[in-house]
Amino acid sequence: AVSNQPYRTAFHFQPPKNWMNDPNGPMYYKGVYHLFYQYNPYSAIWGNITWAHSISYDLVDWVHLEHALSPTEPYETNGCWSGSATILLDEQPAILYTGANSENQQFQNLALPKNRSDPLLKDWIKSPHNPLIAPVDDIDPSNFRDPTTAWLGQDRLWRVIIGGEIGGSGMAILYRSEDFVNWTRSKSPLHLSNETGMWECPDFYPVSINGSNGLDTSVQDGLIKHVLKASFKEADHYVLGSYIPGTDTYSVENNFLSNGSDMRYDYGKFYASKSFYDSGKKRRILWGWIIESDSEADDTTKGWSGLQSIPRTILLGESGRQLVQWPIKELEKLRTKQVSFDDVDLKSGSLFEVPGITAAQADIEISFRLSGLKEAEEMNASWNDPQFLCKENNKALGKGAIGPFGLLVLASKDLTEQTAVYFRVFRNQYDKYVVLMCSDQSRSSQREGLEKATYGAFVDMDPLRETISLRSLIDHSIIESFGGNGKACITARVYPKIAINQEAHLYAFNNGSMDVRITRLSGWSMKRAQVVPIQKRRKSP
Ligand code: DQQ
Repeated sequence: AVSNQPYRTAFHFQPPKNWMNDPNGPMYYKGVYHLFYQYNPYSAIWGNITWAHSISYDLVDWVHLEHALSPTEPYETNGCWSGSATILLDEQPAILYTGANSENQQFQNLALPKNRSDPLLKDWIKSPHNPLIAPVDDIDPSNFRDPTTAWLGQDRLWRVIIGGEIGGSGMAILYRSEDFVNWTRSKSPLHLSNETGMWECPDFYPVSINGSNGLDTSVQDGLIKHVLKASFKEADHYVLGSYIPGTDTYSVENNFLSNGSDMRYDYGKFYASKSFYDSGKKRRILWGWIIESDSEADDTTKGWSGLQSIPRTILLGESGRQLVQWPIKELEKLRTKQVSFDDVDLKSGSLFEVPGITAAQADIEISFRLSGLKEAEEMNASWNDPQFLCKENNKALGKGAIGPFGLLVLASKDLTEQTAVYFRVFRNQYDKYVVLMCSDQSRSSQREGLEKATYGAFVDMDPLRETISLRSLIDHSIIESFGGNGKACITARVYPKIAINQEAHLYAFNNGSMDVRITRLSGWSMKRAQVVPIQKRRKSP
């Protein structure tokens, strides 16, 4: 019954039960979206890793299919780990994935669909040539995994990168192949860093400069940059740079860092993500694994663990310096029962309840105009870690002038439970305004034993010229927030005790000493996505 499962979501992707982690092999093939994911068929804790498989026609409603890959071979006794899909020439879909053997040594393997004319690609056959790539020479066998979608050079060779760590550096180890079966390691990795540790789930793809379409992974010319993403230290970090196909070199504009002023897809919970090119709608779409913030014991009681993010379109932002993300348009078909307001003044210290929507299952967009920016507090030059600033919000920084203002999400009527998603604005030593976005989970639940972290990000925008906008997707135990039209994203998991279902409320608030104005607020109750359970294969008579 629903009442026993207040944390299950209504419009996020999750299997009916058990453990789920990384999204794998997302692709669009013959009009169908495919999502595979790391799955434990037997419990709500990581193990027995299998590729579960679901399909969709719109990325909102899903049909669960039978597992695509289960550990059956010696090279994958310890699981069929993460990997990616590539659509080869002649529309041949192929999966490259990692198998871990009983000693946790990692091998790269190939699987092909049994019947390519079946748009659902129900059955997958492991290549008799497996394992294709073994951890030899200086490769650490326990840190060698997660092949990307491959890209094709003009020399007709396929390239793929595999995450690794050699001699203390995280890296993207590069391989080339003519036939997708025989792979040769390149002398140098595509890129590496000695500040990161092991790179899990790398991703490498072009983005267009000033274009609003996504690009196929093999596009190598035109006005483009290349994104390299690596998962480490519990976050998905990326850099931008230019890729020179002839020499397979990648020169970056910025480095991988882990000091707070790094570039991340999301500054909250979001890991092991993967993007794919949707050739139907000419866009690149990003999926990420949203891990739980409760305990393993809680997960066993719930019977499940892990969500996927709402799929996001991903593009290079107008500045050319960073990526922007936005929930796929199709999600809007679940919007119902809208409330909207224009020009509401939010005086210092005030609270405004957003009425008439199901606050535990909602999509909300709000934008703020600031007056009195001149009053913004000065920002200390050493304040370069946004997460630290959000944590210190009410202590070291004192009461704000411009902000905190924003939303109180999944809040109980008495406000003893609430997740605050908000902004503060400072002025730095160059007289520029700095917009800080925070998601504060510290009061999100009266329950104990939960991780109640506070997350923060800077939003690269000018509040003198633009309104400060926020969109939050609220779905029972997840809040996905997009600041500045997708320039900064923060995803949080929360487990309220009181503010569940009908008892959840949503407010706009302003705790800064200066008034702010809500220029527009639109909120929608969200319908439940439709999910069709596994259709068992019919046994032949
Ligand atoms: N999860 C997979 C690995 C990957 C890790 C195993 C990242 O392939 O490196 O379930 O979450």
